[in-house]
Amino acid sequence: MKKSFQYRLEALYRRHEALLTEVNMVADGFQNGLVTRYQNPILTAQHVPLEWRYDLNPQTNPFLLERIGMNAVMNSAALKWQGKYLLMARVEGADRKSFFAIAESPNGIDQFRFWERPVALPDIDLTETNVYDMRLTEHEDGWIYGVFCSERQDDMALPGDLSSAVAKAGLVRTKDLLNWERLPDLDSESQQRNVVLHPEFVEGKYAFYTRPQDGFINAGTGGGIGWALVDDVTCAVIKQEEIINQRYYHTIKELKNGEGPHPIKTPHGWLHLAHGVRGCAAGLRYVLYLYMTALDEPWRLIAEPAGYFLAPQQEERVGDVSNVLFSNGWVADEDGTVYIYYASSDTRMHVATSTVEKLADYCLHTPADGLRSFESVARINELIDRNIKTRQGEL
Ligand code: BGC
Ligand code: BMA
Repeated sequence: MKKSFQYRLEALYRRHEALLTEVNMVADGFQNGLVTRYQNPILTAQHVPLEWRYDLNPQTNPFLLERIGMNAVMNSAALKWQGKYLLMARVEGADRKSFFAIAESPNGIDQFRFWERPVALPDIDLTETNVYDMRLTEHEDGWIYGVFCSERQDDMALPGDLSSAVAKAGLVRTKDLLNWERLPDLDSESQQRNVVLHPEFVEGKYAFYTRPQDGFINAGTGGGIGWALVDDVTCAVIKQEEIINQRYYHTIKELKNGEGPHPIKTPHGWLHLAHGVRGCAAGLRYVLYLYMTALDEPWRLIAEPAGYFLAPQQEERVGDVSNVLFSNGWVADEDGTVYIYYASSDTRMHVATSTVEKLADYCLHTPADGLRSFESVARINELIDRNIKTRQGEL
């Protein structure tokens, strides 16, 4: 019994190590020039350290069973920190509870490895049931902030309704990614998910991207991605909220949208990554889109290409919540490379790469959404006309 335990344990470690050291290659097949996708997911439930899941003692776990199961690793914040690419992952256990854990890679593409322990956030409210989807912001005030969704059961729910919930924005900060100070949750009249801190002061204040919503699931009259200035981040109150990225009928964000990670500062403007949601017979479809706002007025929209720039493909389409891409992390590197970290179908993490210049060019030169089929055809014909002239040497 002892020998076979040891044998199986070694095999488990060997397989795990092989997964963690696997080289990630550019995906085969059609790429559109804007982003490069990669063959392997970069983090999955199987990447979670064995010490978090198995009791390694043959006396207390003679069958070498997994004691604490993991369901998924998804929606991760990202940060380049001391030369390493870090993901603040949302790990979801088999028990459906999510928590945060940092994984680190030397190159941003593969070899992601979790730190020794999951993040232990200060526990300030016993009604807080689930936490997920953190955004990390290295703010110019010298702190690294994490804004995440803090979820609890709706205390107004009717007896027997065990599903209605309330979403709030939780707030933490750190200087070393090890010790976390918990600040009071964002004080907002409406429920909030997908709240993101802007990295710079604006008019001397902290600026938040918000996503006001009428209910837990439905954005309702919450018109889209909001913008709010806050005087004191240690007791942040949303007083005035302006909608800076609207939803429209028959678009990819008809039902809901939400800011992804905080925007990247480029010479052309702030580059934003967001998710858009529409309903269909199969449920909600989540895709990713880009938009740009003015450098001096980060709340003022200056460009928004029509449609999505990343949507689920092949295995990405299938998972716990199928037909979903979600992103709350990207890294803009010193050489202009952008690592876009996205989760597929609430199940696993992927990376796609691009450059600041390509993403900005895409934003500034892709036709905007004309909101009608006729306009879409007009844009295609304009392009064909220009291409005919280019071919004939007239342009
Ligand atoms: C889930 C999230 C989801 C949200 C709205 C939460 O309970 O954990 O993944 O986005 O509900 O559907
Ligand atoms: C939510 C998000 C994510 C999730 C998505 C799809 O509204 O906040 O947590 O990826 O739905 O389930």
